[in-house]
Amino acid sequence: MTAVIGPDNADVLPTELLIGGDWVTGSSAVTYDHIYPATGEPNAKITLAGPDEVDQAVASAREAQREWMSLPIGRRRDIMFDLADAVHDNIDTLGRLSIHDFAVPIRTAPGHAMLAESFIRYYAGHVDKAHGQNSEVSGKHDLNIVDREPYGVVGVIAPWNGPMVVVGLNVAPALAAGNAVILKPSELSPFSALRFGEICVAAGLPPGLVNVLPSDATGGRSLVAHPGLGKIHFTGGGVTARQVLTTAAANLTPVATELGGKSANIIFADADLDQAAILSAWQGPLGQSGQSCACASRIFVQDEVYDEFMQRFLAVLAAAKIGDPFDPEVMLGPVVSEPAMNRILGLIDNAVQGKHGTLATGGQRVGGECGDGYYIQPTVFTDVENRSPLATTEIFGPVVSVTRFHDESEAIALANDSDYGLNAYVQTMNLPRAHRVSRALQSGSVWINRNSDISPQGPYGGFKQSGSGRAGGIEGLQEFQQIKNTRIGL
Ligand code: TXE
Repeated sequence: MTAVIGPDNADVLPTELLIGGDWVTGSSAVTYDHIYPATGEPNAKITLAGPDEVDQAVASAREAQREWMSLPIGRRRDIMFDLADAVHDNIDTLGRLSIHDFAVPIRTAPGHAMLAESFIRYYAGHVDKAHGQNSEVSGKHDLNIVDREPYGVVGVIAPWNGPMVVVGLNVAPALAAGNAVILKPSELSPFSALRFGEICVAAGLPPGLVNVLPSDATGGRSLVAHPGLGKIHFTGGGVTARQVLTTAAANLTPVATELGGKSANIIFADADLDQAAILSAWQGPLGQSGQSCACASRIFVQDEVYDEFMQRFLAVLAAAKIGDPFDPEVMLGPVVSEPAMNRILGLIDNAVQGKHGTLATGGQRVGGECGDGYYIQPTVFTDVENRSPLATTEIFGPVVSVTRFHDESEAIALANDSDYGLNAYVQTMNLPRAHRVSRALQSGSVWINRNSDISPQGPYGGFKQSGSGRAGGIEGLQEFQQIKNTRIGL
């Protein structure tokens, strides 16, 4: 049965795999009870892809990619603009499915699909403007042409906390560059990605150009090991990235990575403290309950304003409503799973027992009407030892540390004292200082007096152990193009 978008499907949870435009269960697939984190109850029995379904998807994608590249370039461009319009028309549905995926509060859930739309529209505009070049070659009157060609079939592996973000950051440029995509969302967040795959079919993309295969590590490993992939884009944690790189090495398949972060948020004495307090709350414990690679989890505050900042920061956290992600007033939802909750609570307990810092607020599971869900209070540690696990590991939960600093050079040294280098945030009204500090920070993305609002115009990615890929800009398109040089003897 070809996938079509049913009427009023905002809360119809797709549960099968999408291959070649059809809903598939598959011979090597397994079923999985997806748990809704806000209640701890199953909300769907989903299909997880196995090796046979990966094989089927690669064959379907290969065929669709040939069809995609046979279309006139203007047609490819127009179909991608139609896809952006179709995503726009389904923002609410995709937002609600993101809530069913991982219980992100409704006040921010549609933002993932809106980001996807903006990237699809941006890269649709690149389809008929991505040129090669020719260059003069020495010694001969030859003609030398440099072309940028698609890889063919690319695998895009998404983390559970942002499948629709990955649709924008990685699926959009891959399609614009002429590839077919096998999108592998996590088993923890299958629904929005599957509905996106269905929207691709309805928008006129060749069936099979985007295949969506939710699966766990087993299915992910089968995809990465497949010799039919021209390139892999992996977004996730460093531990898994090492496994992906090892598996891909067998076929020498190139891999681009977007990994974890432990981002510094530096607040200078001349900052707007109200804005800094709100930004630190949202970019820290509140946004997606801290489950974001962009989480500003290490806050550094200049001595002169430390007490005043802490008072405002803790007040913003105390006012945040915790509860049902479908409630538009709710600012803090649950963490993604019971294992994640137990891991985070364990890290908090270790920090308290080990005296790695002083617990200023939070640290407990939320009880009451949230007692069945995986809710953790917004948690802040102060006076944190900069080499403790609290300050060095990515907690991926509503837990941040706050540390004093004396001057600019100390702030930069503290911020750079990390194996990660994804984002950094700087709050100051001093323009020369903002530029000096940005230049000194070892991060791929620096945000001055604002939160991380990833836009298609600026390439996003990390330094150090935060990965090597770039999403957005011409750099994001080039991730999915391979270069051919042709020299013609005249
Ligand atoms: O990651 P995991 P999660 C990072 C974030 C955190 C992590 C959380 O910082 O570290 O992602 O997401 C699949 N072979 N980012 O827990 O466990 C798995 O099924 C192939 C950074 O999902 O690494 C899932 O689909 N695949 C990012 C995906 O890999 C395998 C923004 C990631 O899983 C596999 C968002 C295997 N062996 C989160 N094992 C950024 N930098 O922009 C698992 N998977």
